[in-house]
Amino acid sequence: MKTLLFLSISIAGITAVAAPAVAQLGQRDPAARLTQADANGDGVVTRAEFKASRSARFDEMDRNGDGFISRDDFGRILKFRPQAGQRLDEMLAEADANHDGRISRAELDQSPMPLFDRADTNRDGKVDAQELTALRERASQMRDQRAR
Ligand SMILES: [Ca+2]
Ligand SMILES: [Ca+2]
Ligand SMILES: [Ca+2]
Repeated sequence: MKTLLFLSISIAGITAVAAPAVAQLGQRDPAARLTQADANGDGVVTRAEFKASRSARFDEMDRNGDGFISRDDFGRILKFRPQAGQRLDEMLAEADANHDGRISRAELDQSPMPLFDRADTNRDGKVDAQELTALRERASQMRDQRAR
């Protein structure tokens, strides 16, 4: 009975959580990832806001709740969405400090934030609307170049 309850909870959890986590994994628009982090909606994303949103994503991505983000959390999704696996590999490269193939919350919290740093061109610890626009332009230029 206990197992059954756990099972139905985890199934409910998976359906509730899989969609946004996967959408974010496939998310290639860096500016969108930053604006999602603007918790107080003032149009400026601070380092702390970005870090908090990343930390919140940890719970979404740790689907099996073992305290680590790893391939185990994605299972079959990786077959259907290879880009999710790619994104996971990128995250591992950035955050897996002890190279055990999984990311703990501490590792994620301490890992560098290359996206934020790239966007924060004047290095004041905040990404403002201007910097976001510039980031979007750079991203779309990169897309154009790849399309050619
Ligand atoms: Ca803000
Ligand atoms: Ca996990
Ligand atoms: Ca690790």
